[in-house]
Amino acid sequence: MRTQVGIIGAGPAGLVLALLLRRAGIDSVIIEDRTRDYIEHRIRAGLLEQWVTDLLVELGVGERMRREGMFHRGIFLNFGGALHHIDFRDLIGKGVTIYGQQEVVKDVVARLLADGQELLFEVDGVSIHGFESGAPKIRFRHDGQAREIDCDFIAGCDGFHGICRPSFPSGLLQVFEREYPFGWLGILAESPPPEDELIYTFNDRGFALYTMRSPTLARLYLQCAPDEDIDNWPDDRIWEELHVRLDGVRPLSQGRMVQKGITPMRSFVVEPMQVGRLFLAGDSAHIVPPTGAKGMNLAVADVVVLARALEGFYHANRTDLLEGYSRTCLARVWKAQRFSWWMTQIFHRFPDEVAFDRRRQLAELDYVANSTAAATALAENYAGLPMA
Ligand code: FAS
Ligand code: PHB
Repeated sequence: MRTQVGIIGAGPAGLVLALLLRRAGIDSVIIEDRTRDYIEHRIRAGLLEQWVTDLLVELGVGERMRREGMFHRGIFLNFGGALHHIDFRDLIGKGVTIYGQQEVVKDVVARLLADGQELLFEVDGVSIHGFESGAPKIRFRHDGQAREIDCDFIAGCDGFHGICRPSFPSGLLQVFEREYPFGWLGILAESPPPEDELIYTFNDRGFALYTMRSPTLARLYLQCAPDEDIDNWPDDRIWEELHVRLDGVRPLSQGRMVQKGITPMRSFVVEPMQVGRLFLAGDSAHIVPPTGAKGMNLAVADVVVLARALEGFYHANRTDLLEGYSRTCLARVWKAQRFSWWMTQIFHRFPDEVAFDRRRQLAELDYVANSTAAATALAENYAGLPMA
């Protein structure tokens, strides 16, 4: 097969990249090792920054999001026995949208296939070659057959556990990493969320987040031990803990749990995000703890920068944008890393904390809730910093 851009991975990064390239008249082929059904039902992120929702509408895949997504003006901070609303709309004129990542994936896959995009599911044995010598090739098996894609560029959109990052020449990548001494136990339940906007909770028993997927489908998270065994958490125990940590500020309805799982927490960045004709985008290059809701939004930000650079190359023979890809993306990545770390350290309990830390966290929350300047900084970072 021959194409201009070979895209490995059909997550938010790979799919939105293909859409952006199609709009610019640039060919691409996407290969994905899972089934279509699997990627369209994989529960992950659920919060979109303002500019991301605007982009999805601009790309013609925002209709269902507009209908079924939930626009939020801001978030609630729950500490000291009270809810404190941070109104992003009032502070910076922007909001956020709750719309499941798998719904975005469904909408973009449907559009791409309807437009004739080459998208191969259930590939295996993927390997990449020649990206340092200007003749990139992707080899893989599909339907039991060995296949090869000749392309000008490879977009490594294959997530944290993909093959693209490990394909970088050894010693080239600098790795920046922080593991957190806790995880998140997350559930999806057929019950109304306690509020119509997100509640971030500071509680002596640990962090809790009350979010949703619809007015009747709650998405609820609890801070837990990093190596926690989900079998130790029967539904009743989870509900009891969610009630206690909500601290009576709102009643919490219970419903059937349709999904539960534990997510580890880490901050991870590799530099550079590019070597030769291989470009990493999204979780293949960086991971943020989900406290700042940045994961999916950063993946889209990377591919907006990459698509612009590829458009500059094909339409104007420019190579400067390609050469600046890593630097441009990392400027935003590190701001999102800082914000996600900040949201994590302000709300969670740390095993090595001392009493001083708890008072400091509370004072910081009190400052954010009562200072327009501090609330505005939160709003700017949460709703999405402007794209360069
Ligand atoms: P993705 O991981 O989404 O996509 C990569 C794709 O590549 C996958 O479809 C994978 O199957 C495919 N692939 C991998 N190896 C391959 C190979 N060798 N060949 C072909 N295909 C290959 N973010 C939030 O903001 N809020 C959340 O609540 C939240 N929850 C999360 C929960 C979990 C369990 C995880 C893992 C992440 C969560 N995130 C959350 C972050 C998440 O949203 C990611 O940032 C987002 O999926 C990143 O998108 P991509 O970079 O496209 O990577
Ligand atoms: C979610 O809705 O799944 C969600 C929202 C905000 C976060 C993390 C997860 O910070």
